Amino acid sequence: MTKDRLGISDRLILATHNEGKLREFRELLAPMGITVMSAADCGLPEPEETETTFAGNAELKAVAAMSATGLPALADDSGVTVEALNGDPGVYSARWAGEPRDFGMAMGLVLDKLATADATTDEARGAAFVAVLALARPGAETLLFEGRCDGHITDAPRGGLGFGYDPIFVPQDGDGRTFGEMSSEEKHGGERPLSHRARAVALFKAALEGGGAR
Ligand code: ITT
Repeated sequence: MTKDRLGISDRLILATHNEGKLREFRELLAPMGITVMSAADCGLPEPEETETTFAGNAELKAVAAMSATGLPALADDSGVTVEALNGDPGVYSARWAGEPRDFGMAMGLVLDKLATADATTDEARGAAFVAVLALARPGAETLLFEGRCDGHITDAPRGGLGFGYDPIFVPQDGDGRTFGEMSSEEKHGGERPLSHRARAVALFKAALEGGGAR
């Protein structure tokens, strides 16, 4: 595969400080022959996420890493949007976990708010994971790729795999297990991957191979 179609080489800066994302990107990009160095590996600071959309924050993070290094940089802004909570936590998914991050607490908040809203059925607990990837390149426009996974929120966390909100999210195209109960291969592998991040990476791959970005 030629990677110079988008002006990138087989090494990319991944503008993230999130270990869970880093692991998933390494797994998703390795089959494409791309290795990543994380923002943390490069000693880059974590920019403040001042935008109100996934696309805005993804672009902000990618451009910050590209400007600091002079190299192409890929960023991911993602989160879980819950219909009965008017889309929350959405772009604020990381912030709901506080500082230092406590996703047990963040998942508890989501579950409490759904209980308060009297959302008890799977339909009433509809949610989606969304990931927008931004590829910032020196001297070229930033490209965006969006992936989405619809599903619902469970009534209690299940499974210790994955990261973040995985234990309370059941993808609608799965077999009823949460992402927290799935191996990485089950969450994002195969020809028709379940996860929002893998779906965004598939669009990135298509653009590398000659397709278009969003
Ligand atoms: P970076 O900005 O450094 O990449 P972050 O954790 O702050 O790291 P975001 O602002 O994009 O990243 O926050 C997204 C949050 O949404 C993240 O912290 C996770 O808790 C959650 N999230 C995103 N994708 C997820 C996934 O596949 N599984 C579980 N939780 C996920």
